[in-house]
Amino acid sequence: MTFPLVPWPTSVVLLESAGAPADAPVEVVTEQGHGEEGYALRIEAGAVVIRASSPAGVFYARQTLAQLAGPDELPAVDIRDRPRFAHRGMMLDVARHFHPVSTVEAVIDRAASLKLNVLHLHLTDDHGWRLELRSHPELAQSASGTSVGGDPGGHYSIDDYMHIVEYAAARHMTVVPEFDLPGHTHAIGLSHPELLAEPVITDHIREITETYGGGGLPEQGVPYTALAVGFSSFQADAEGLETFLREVLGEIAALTPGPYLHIGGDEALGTDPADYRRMVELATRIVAEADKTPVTWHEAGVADLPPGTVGQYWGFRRPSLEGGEEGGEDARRARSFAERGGRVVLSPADAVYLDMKHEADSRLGLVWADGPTSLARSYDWDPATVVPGLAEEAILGVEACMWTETIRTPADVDEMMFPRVASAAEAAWSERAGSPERTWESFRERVAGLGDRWEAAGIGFHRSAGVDWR
Ligand code: TNX
Repeated sequence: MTFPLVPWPTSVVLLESAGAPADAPVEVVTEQGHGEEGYALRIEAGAVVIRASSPAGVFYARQTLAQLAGPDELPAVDIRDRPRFAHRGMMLDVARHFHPVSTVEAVIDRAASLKLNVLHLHLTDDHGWRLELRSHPELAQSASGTSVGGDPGGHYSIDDYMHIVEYAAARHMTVVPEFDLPGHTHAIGLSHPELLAEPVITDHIREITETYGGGGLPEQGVPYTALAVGFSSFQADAEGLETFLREVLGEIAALTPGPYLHIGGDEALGTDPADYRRMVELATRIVAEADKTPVTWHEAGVADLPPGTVGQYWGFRRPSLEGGEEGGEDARRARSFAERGGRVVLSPADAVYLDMKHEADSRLGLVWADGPTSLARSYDWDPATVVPGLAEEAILGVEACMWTETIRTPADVDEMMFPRVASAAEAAWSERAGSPERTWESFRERVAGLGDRWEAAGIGFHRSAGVDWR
């Protein structure tokens, strides 16, 4: 019998004795030896005992308990559990479509129930600047009125942001804020045209604009609402760029208790390569000087980044299929972070991009990452075999990404997040080898069992093919 546990624990032993009633009191014992996030959970003869070395461990034991608590009694089991990776994340893009604090809270609750511990907020993009800063209130004021397709916009006040950070912390999640640069910066040009280059309009951008609609071609000083990427850029020589970056990155660093600050660095297709390197080097240096660890998308691996900078890989889950044993350029750039003493967060786009369509005829989602992405495919990969030559110690963790070009409402978020986020959670937490339950066959059964729990929690998940949803 397989319990509906996701992510699957390090070890699960069935006990001979009776279990416990679903509402049995829980005894919590704090003791050494379970690691920063691990725990032991023993259910036996009417008693439930959690042992852990930290509040996070107790919290994760309670998530496991919640998954075990069906309509009947709790089974008699002895569970030992600790995560494989330290960084287990979910990214939410609040720039393409703004999502209010209540949706962010729901995402935190849902992610934490699967033992994720990082919420990466993509706060800025061509479409909007979603955080009102004291140093630069004009950014949110001028560039948060709309979303993709001309949908309503919005932004967070500093109090909202602090609330999100605290709400996440109470659920053992760290917020990683991202200000994306030097591309994805069109929104900044609404109040600071002097910092931006003229939009670079390629045939590709014309094509996307015509195919997907949602607005016209990018125009400096006009809010952007269509779907193209890669046309905007800071000007490396703009007077005031360094001061601007120091003020903006300094303020978000001061507001953020967590150790990381993400500066983007993706898809700067219209930026001269030398200028690109200078700008990501400047931004990461400013972050390091503010005593935060910089995080960038893997493209920035070409630059001379501060030691310890974390790279976020968003290539495909098997780059070796295209690039041979060493993988292609994406893999090479990802490895460069490890060579500098940093680590890598894996977000293979053809597996854990939650904005890819589930099926070819899905209402929501994109398909560029070899989509549609089935639940089976989102599960079928292992962190150790994504970037060839990247040692297990160099992998900081796994992050599922929800870009929101097509994702507008809380129900949309649920439908795209579930069940595929469960695949990412298991890749991030569970051991690769050793457990016979780390298979698609086991996962599809366990996820089916969780469907009831999700429904009871009001989560409108997608009924993915390949799972016998009850
Ligand atoms: C690529 S992956 C992007 C985003 C888009 C996303 C849509 C990455 C770092 N950048 O700008 O929103 O594709 O799937």
